[in-house]
Amino acid sequence: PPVLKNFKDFNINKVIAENPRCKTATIHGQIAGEDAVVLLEKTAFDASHLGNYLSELTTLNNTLKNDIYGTYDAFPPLIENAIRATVIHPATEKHIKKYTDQPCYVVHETPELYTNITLPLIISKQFSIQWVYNILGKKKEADRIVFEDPDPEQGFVLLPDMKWDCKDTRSLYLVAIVHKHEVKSLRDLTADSLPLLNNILHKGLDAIKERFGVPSSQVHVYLHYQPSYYHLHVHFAHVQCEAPGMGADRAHMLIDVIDNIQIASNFYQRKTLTFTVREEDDLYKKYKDSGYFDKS
Ligand code: M7G
Repeated sequence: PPVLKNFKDFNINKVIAENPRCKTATIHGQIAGEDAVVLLEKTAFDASHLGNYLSELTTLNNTLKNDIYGTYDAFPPLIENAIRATVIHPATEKHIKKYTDQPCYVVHETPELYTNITLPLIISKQFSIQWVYNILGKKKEADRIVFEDPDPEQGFVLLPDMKWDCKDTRSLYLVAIVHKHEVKSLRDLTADSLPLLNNILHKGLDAIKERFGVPSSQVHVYLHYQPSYYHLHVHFAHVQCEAPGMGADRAHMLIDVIDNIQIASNFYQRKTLTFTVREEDDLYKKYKDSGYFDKS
């Protein structure tokens, strides 16, 4: 699909999610008759350009004045990109569901539930990981790679996450994608994975410090469970970062993961893992059909 120049051909269908705190809105629509999801996010202030807002060109409408306290609606001139847009096109039904606000439910996934319910679904039905293969094969985003260890067993590619615009290091957000295939998630990790995990942790943090000047003490390094994409990857986010969909609830800190595996190689094959599912997730439906939620 071509790179968009504007939203002329975008037909709005429905606002599927809104988050006033994160200042985001997600819209489902069509581009050239095909489904598309557009996520709009108001950008952060750039401290070095704040003077542009605080000038005579910004019109102020007073909304409250009480003693020394005043609030205003401010209308600055158009001086920078006020909104960042993420476009998924063509979007599948799964993408539309992923980005739609819905009720959530908690699942405590025992090893048996993983084997009998989660795993068959992951194998039969999951998001395409073509974008991951494009990165590993240098077909896409090659110029964005921050660090690479090409080793087929322990190697990985570190690059900015799609959610980060690379502007403000306080919202720094990168992802490390392993070269090795067939490691689906946290559940597959054992003592055999330790060299790979230690490699990602240390070389990833070193590369971030060198490139962005952010010390390792200010970076959260974690895996998601459940992830959206079942090819092992690790998130690196600034401790102050609250990227939409970052899902701190799903985060398993890499350092703790390494420690747990050192205590017992099969820790993640034995552990009950807790996560939330949303009403439109296939995983929710499978757990519901199995009677899992009947007792709650
Ligand atoms: P996840 O935990 O599997 O899923 O993480 P989530 O999206 O539910 O968090 C995958 C991560 O990869 C997310 O942080 C995405 O923002 C990021 N990501 C997804 N895609 C499709 C791309 C992409 O094409 N390029 C880059 N650089 N990052 C992506």
